[in-house]
Amino acid sequence: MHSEPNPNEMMSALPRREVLTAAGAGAAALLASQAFGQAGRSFGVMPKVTDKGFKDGRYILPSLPYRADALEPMLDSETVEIHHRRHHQGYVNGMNTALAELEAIREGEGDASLTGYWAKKLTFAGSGHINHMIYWMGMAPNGRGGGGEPTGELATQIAKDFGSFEKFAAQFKSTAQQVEGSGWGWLVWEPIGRRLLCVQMESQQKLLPTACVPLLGVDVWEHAYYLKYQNKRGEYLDAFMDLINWQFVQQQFTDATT
Ligand code: MN3
Repeated sequence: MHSEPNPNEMMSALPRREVLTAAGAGAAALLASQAFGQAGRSFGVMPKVTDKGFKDGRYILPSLPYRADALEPMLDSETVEIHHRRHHQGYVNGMNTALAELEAIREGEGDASLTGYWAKKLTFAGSGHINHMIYWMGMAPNGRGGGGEPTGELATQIAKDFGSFEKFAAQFKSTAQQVEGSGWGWLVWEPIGRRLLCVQMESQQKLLPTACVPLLGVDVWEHAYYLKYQNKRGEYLDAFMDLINWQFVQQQFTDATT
């Protein structure tokens, strides 16, 4: 089914081409793709997500795929509204700012000693932008696309790698519950062993294993749940399970594995 990998093809599968394809050509996108090197091709297999986050040479905030109150009562509209319009927008702005600063440095108009600083900001804000796109897409109103269990190939893979859906759900929630401080819980596809993993991410970009493809992410920064759940992260995670858009996760899985 899988032929012997050609090293040249493997190289071309790395993020530059993928991100350029998704984001459109241009110096900004090229630089962004270089900054996302560690994330590997994961950003290139989410065309539905990435297409909406970039337009006319700039990163933009995509609209929510539902009304801000559509995730009630699991997620209150005020939290969703603030999270989307302020926090997510902040990452978009941060990414564009970092790219502009790096361009100024290239043009001799900035402080080249700050290249590392801006590269770091670019990775933080850029990852934040992409993480939130996956987060919003990974949810749907309960009973109208959100909640329940996956079916088909994804369900089979989850049973194979975790034993059962129940065991997966318990591990996914515990993984996210036990993130120290601000971060994310992820279900990812690990392309070497060709299996699913539950992993943690600290901040917006730290710890995600290289080349793993994010399929489903839950934001456990306090801004994602504090208005309604205060310090009860576990209750937020239980509610999140009732919002998961498994059809989206299945599509991510299909894109990652074919
Ligand atoms: Mn957030």
